[in-house]
Amino acid sequence: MTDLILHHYDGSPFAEKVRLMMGLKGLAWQSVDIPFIMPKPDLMPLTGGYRKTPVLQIGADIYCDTKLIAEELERRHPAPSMMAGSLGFAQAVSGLAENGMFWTIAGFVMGTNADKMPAAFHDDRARMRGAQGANIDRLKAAAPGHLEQLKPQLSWAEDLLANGGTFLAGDTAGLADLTLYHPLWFLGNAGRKVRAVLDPHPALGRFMEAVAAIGHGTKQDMPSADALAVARDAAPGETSGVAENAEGWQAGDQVSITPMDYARDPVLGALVTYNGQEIAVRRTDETVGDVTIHFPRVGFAIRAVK
Ligand SMILES: N[C@@H](CCC(=O)N[C@@H](CS)C(=O)NCC(=O)O)C(=O)O
Repeated sequence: MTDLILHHYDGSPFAEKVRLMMGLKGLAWQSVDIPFIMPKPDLMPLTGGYRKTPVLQIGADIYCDTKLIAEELERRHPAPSMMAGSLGFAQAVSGLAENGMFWTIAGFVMGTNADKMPAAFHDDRARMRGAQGANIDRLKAAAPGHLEQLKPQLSWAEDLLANGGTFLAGDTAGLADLTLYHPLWFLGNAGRKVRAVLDPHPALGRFMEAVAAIGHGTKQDMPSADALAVARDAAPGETSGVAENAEGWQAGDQVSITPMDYARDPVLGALVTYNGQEIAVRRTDETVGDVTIHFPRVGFAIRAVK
């Protein structure tokens, strides 16, 4: 049986990126459906407070953020590689797709479809970004501005496909493709009015069909209680230790790890890994016992906890 457990929900674009990683590598995986807003009572014992979607669990090791999940899947399941066009290329595409385009798409979709979404969703997302609560009128009013910001970015994305290949780096799909695809997938799923913005971009349309055809590998549903039991019955894997670093962190330091952008919920634990790519902390939870929670180094803040 597979040891890969993905905690996610169907509508999450970042989760779609990881589901496609499973497809690209032909992997079997267990699927735990999590709530799309807080609270997430069966996720918190595993992540220690990190709430974003998705999260990959392997035994008592928890991998947060799709960038690190990609590297971990590549390490454990190297063939076929998803680094077509290199990891650096995928990170560069991420700058456009996940930092720029994603937020204009989210703003455009949430503003255009504001009345179709539950108030609790708007409130949750506003709080996640540090506001007191949602301002629906402001969301709606911002939609046209987001659309105008989005149009040139879609043209840049279309430009990236001008090499004539099916995918960004030619005829082999890789992480860069999944990175560009998932915000477009979110846009494409948001109704006819929103989707029309893709119409002037035939290359993006062909690209989206080709990426969708990669599929999701072999998915099997798992109740969240079973995933908690897996973590409880497993011991965390070996960690790679704390490399010399400019900040002076030592193995065993009590630290908090926090996303630097949004959903800044700190995860507290003892530092077990710190290197150029990754930070990990070990913590003990009353439900699942010892777990190691892994984050990418880039984009996360580490602070001492007294
Ligand atoms: N940098 C993160 C971003 C993940 C992210 O923002 N996911 C969205 C869903 S697509 C999220 O967490 N939304 C709030 C939630 O699900 O609670 C990653 O690559 O995993």
